[in-house]
Amino acid sequence: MKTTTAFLLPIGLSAISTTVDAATVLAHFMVQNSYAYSVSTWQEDMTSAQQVGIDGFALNWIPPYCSSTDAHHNLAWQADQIANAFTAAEQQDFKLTLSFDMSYGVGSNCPTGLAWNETYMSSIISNYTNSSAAYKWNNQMLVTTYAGEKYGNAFFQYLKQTLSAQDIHISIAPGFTSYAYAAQNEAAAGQANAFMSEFDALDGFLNWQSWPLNKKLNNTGDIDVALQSTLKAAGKTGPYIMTISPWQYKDLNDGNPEDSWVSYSDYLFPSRFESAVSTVHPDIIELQTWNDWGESHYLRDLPASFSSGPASATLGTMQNYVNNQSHSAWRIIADYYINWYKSGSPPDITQDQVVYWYRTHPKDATCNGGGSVRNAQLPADAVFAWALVRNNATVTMSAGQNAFWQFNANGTGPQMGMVPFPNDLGDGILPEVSISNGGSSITGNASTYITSDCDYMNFNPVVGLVGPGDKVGATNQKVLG
Ligand SMILES: *[C@@H]1O[C@H](CO)[C@@H](O)[C@H](O)[C@H]1NC(C)=O
Ligand SMILES: *[C@@H]1O[C@H](CO)[C@@H](O)[C@H](O)[C@H]1NC(C)=O
Ligand SMILES: *[C@@H]1O[C@H](CO)[C@@H](O)[C@H](O)[C@H]1NC(C)=O
Ligand SMILES: *[C@@H]1O[C@H](CO)[C@@H](O)[C@H](O)[C@H]1NC(C)=O
Ligand SMILES: *[C@@H]1O[C@H](CO)[C@@H](O)[C@H](O)[C@H]1NC(C)=O
Ligand SMILES: *[C@@H]1O[C@H](CO)[C@@H](O)[C@H](O)[C@H]1NC(C)=O
Ligand SMILES: *[C@@H]1O[C@H](CO)[C@@H](O)[C@H](O)[C@H]1NC(C)=O
Ligand SMILES: CC(=O)N[C@H]1CO[C@H](CO)[C@@H](O)[C@@H]1O
Repeated sequence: MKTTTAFLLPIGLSAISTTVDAATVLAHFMVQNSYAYSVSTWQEDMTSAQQVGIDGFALNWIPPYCSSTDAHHNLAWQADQIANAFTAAEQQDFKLTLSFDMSYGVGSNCPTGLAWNETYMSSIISNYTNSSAAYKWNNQMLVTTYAGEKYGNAFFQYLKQTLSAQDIHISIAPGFTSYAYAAQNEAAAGQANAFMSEFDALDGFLNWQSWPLNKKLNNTGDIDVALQSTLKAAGKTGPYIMTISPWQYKDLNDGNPEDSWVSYSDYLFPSRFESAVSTVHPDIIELQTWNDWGESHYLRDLPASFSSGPASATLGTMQNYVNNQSHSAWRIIADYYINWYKSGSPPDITQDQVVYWYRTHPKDATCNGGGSVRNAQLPADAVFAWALVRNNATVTMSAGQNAFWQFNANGTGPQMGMVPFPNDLGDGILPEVSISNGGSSITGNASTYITSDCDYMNFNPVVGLVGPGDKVGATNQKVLG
């Protein structure tokens, strides 16, 4: 145990004496990207998640017959993959919840009869109610959604009644995006009150909006504090679920501005985690996401190939910005804060590690492909580093002519630094990051060039690591030193 650090911490003092009543970490999992999974692929994913303290997956799926755009046309196979996931999770002491993507609904993008209905939903919920892998909140199965406002309160009320007639009790924490979006611009407590008066059948809330919407600001947990405390004060017994994401960027290059956009995410992951552990203390943290490749917020290892093998997925144009863009080292940041969230105090630092991330083209680069990206002016053209060191150390970062930028780190907790891209990128530069600590130093050279010419505009960063990477499987990022 470190004895000297506690009083030096800039934040987190209040967390040290806090009793953690509930502290579960789920990762949002896109079932649509599991088409070729076997039970053992699910097990590998669960093992990888468990290594950094993730307790379960929220299985996000869409109405099985609604999509005509998916390459597999009929998405009934999702239910088979959910069955595989439960089989794997029961053997791994891992938890699962069902997360219904209710942005699909009658009258918008699903023909009548093909959207979600209570009969089908209650059938699949009851199928897993006795599974040891079913995550329970207050002894009730937890059910979450993405959107779903348009289904209305009566739909959810009927779903609960149908199940309780079978002695199955569920707690619903919906990810209603309209309230979450509005909470970023108006009084968040007012949104919580509006939600409760319009949806009295629902139990908790999942704040979908981990990203700042069209704004340049670090998304902290202030809105979550307001939402959570308003719901609790009103006596809501369902969980408050705070979402945390490392990034947001999507470019389908289809001319629709809704499909080509980036959120200001430069410091997003550590800044939101810091808020979660020091001020919000949510009932549940949900990481956005494990494997949503298309929105660039995946934490999972990249599959060996998207076109074949057990983790293959239909990405099409999205491969232009996902291929070779590993995010695995971000799980080291998750591991640190998850540990803190669960224990209530900052964990001991036992090794020196620097996680760094950068986009591979400046925002003004002229690329051969890719759409016009909404919010393209928001991110900074820079390499960002997050350092976790045992003792006083200097972190040195170089990006071409911007050489040897330094910041100090010490054992009190994570520290961050950055180096901007140089004006002249020449034929491309490889950033370099090193940690020096009392005479010894370890260096990592990135393996992906930053260039000003490109085949496809890309706002998805690569994530690298200097130092040991045993917990995140060192295979997917270059670990040097
Ligand atoms: C409910 O949804 C299921 C799965 O999509 C579908 O097979 C069934 O026909 C639907 N039932 C009704 C009444 O719409
Ligand atoms: C629930 O289980 C029954 C019996 O095994 C099966 O026929 C049905 O398809 C399952 N429902 C869903 C939605 O997977
Ligand atoms: C779950 O287990 C209980 C107790 O064994 C049993 O009564 C109930 O029928 C089971 N429910 C389902 C949906 O299988
Ligand atoms: C976000 O936080 C970082 C680190 O504290 C700071 O350098 C940066 O300026 C902040 N960004 C904005 C938009 O406030
Ligand atoms: C770390 O730096 C601080 C402030 O400069 C100093 O007081 C402390 O003695 C240093 N610790 C070690 C282990 O060198
Ligand atoms: C550790 O680093 C933080 C952030 O730079 C600084 O505020 C603090 O004084 C440092 N503590 C020591 C003991 O050097
Ligand atoms: C990193 O790159 C620099 C400059 O190209 C080189 O001098 C150094 O040896 C490299 N370091 C490692 C660990 O490969
Ligand atoms: C340099 C590098 O790692 N290239 C890989 C990028 O991704 C494609 C598709 O997965 C691989 O075939 C390349 O080897």
